Amino acid sequence: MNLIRPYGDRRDDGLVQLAFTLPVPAGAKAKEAASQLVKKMGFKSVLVASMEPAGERFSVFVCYGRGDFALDFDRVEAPEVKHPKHGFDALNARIAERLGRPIVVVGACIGSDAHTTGIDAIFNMKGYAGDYGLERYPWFRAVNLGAQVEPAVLVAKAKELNADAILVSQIVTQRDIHKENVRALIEILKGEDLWGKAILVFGGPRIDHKQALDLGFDAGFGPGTRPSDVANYVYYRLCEKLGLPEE
Ligand code: B12
Repeated sequence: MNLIRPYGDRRDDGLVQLAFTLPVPAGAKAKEAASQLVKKMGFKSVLVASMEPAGERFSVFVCYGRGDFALDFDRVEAPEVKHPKHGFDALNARIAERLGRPIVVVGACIGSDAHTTGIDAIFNMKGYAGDYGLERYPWFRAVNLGAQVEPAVLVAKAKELNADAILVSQIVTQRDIHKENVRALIEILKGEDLWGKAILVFGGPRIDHKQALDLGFDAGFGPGTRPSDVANYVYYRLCEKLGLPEE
């Protein structure tokens, strides 16, 4: 067993920091309520480290508590997107040499979702965090359809361009609308030749690889993703799908 516990001051002390908002004005009663709630979560030695008013009727808390839980790290399983990673010029050169044609990717925020910043960060020339977006790659043909795109429209565009990869961005909502949206997309795709051929990539602030796999995608990308992560992934997955020998 390789038991791990959260810790703050000393290894295995069980200290956890929690941050949350309560719909009550800041004050002694609110502070006591925050403390009681953290105890209800099972934490001991609770300390309300900060309480800030958020408007007149809300307050934001940072609390510490000591938890008595541990986990066997050796039994944790989490799928990961794994492949070698090349810089901008090296990847373009590889695509030119090994595929001899640009990789076609089509993306959108689907359903009612208007949060385009994430997918724009992946596509736009300027890119994200100093990392060029897919539109900048001479060996990618990148088409970003933007916000609130119906799944059928995204599939139709992917079909028209014979896309190698379809990139979908979604904010995960409390009511799980993202799941309905991507299921609708996958149902439409299943009736098309693109099914099994196009690489399906899912991304957004609360998306991870495991969740994307569960929803029927090839890969999932969350916060902090750089365009080059996606470019390299799509290249390697495409080589795999085309049966090109490993480099
Ligand atoms: C900007 C913003 C907006 C803007 C969006 C403008 C635009 N053009 O995008 C506007 C004002 C329109 C907006 C509206 C709304 N918003 Co808003 N918004 C935000 C905010 C502040 C920032 C999001 C953002 O731009 N992040 C920056 C980008 C770069 O990060 P990212 O999305 O994580 O993207 C990265 C990765 O996730 C990944 N990635 C993302 N997509 C993809 C796709 C692929 C294929 C890949 C590979 C990778 C990838 O790569 C990116 C780069 O690393 C967040 C709060 C927050 N701080 O996160 C709320 C937030 C997302 N919004 C929220 C809400 C509730 C709304 C509204 C419903 C509010 C309302 N009641 O009207 C509406 C919904 C509108 C709609 N129809 O979708 C909630 C969502 C809560 C939830 N989980 O359900 C949040 C979390 C705020 C909150 N705490 O309540 N919003």
